[in-house]
Amino acid sequence: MTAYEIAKNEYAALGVDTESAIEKLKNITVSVHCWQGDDVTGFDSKEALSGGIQTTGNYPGKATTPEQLMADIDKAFSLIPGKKKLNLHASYAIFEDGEFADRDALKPSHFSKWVEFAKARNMGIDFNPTLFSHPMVKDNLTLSSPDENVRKFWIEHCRRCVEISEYFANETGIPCVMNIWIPDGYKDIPADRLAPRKRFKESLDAILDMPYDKSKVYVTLESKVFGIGLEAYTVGSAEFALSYADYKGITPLMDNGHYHPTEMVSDKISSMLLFHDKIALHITRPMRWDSDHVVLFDDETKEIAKEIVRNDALDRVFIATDYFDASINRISAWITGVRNVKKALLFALLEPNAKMQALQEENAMTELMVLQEEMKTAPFGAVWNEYLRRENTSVSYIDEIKKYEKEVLVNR
Ligand code: RNT
Ligand code: ZN
Repeated sequence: MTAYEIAKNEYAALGVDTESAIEKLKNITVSVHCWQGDDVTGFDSKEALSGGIQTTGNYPGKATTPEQLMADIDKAFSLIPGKKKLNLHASYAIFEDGEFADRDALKPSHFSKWVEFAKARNMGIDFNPTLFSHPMVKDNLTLSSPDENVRKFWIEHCRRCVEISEYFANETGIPCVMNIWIPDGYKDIPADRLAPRKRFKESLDAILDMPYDKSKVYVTLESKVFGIGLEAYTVGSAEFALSYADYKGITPLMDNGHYHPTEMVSDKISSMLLFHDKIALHITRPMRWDSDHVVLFDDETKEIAKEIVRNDALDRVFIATDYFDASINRISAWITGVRNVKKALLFALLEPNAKMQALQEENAMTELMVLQEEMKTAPFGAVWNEYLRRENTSVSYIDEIKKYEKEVLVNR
């Protein structure tokens, strides 16, 4: 018997069908952020990364051109099993022949190379307006700025992005999730917390009142608790984003780095699912702050996956990754993090959920604890390896990474 067959029998004895878990995992799409490849730099601006987010590290071989980034994405994706979507930021527009368009003048044609890339790989594309690393971010404010010209610029940028998102959906045949996140906030105690939020609301209204096909473009709104240099006040707080999403009928997005350290996104998912058709996630790993470390196969990642699976919500949650580590091989960072999201989903699919729920309903909490602990050492690794084998992806990838680093990255 192979290790997988033994594991299959062990899981069967616990009432879990490994075959159906593997089948379900095959159909789960994870939207992979392009910005791990170049430390959130993009191609359209010479500005340093701003907006209260930060990459640290200087590992050699960062992609600096569209060709390099695409090659690196290909390398990473070849070592990530299962379905993927490409998550782009507007700052990754590709200009040809000396052409340039500012963010308020972006057009679908500036993304045609990405469409070609995605189509050739049978992938959909998700999108993000880029409201940072740009001179029109004035005093750390964009859509909530008191300066009308600043607001107008960013409103137009977001409207362009809705149009580009619709273009992605039309071209790929796969709906596009367009996530709005603004960095706006204050470093120190503001005197007026209301006015910026009111302006943000009005700006969002001005963006979303444009006509677009809601079956093709899912607009999401991402909240945040604080940013670097924006510690005292964030305009797009959790309450703002959730209330706005409800008011306008768009989709709320939770990034698990955007809450107080003991607040868990895993605990929020069930409530959100009760009141929303769809929800969206940015899966990341905050360490002491919103540090965007590479996602590991850790407790909170597993707990988030369990909540999606247990609540039968695999088709209602847009799952995306969002982290950026410049201190290690960036391609390995991509693979490790996205694999861990998929690993956590498989781990969740291999739980005897019905049985556990029944134990809770009967208040058999002793039995529940024992079973939950038992599942932690069930032969998960053998099932994961079997899934990788069926997806033609190797278990180990460090040799491949090192080879690519030697042959490609260090020569840049
Ligand atoms: C920032 C948000 C946001 C960004 C990306 C680059 O804290 O998490 O999602 O990370 O848009
Ligand atoms: Zn995020």
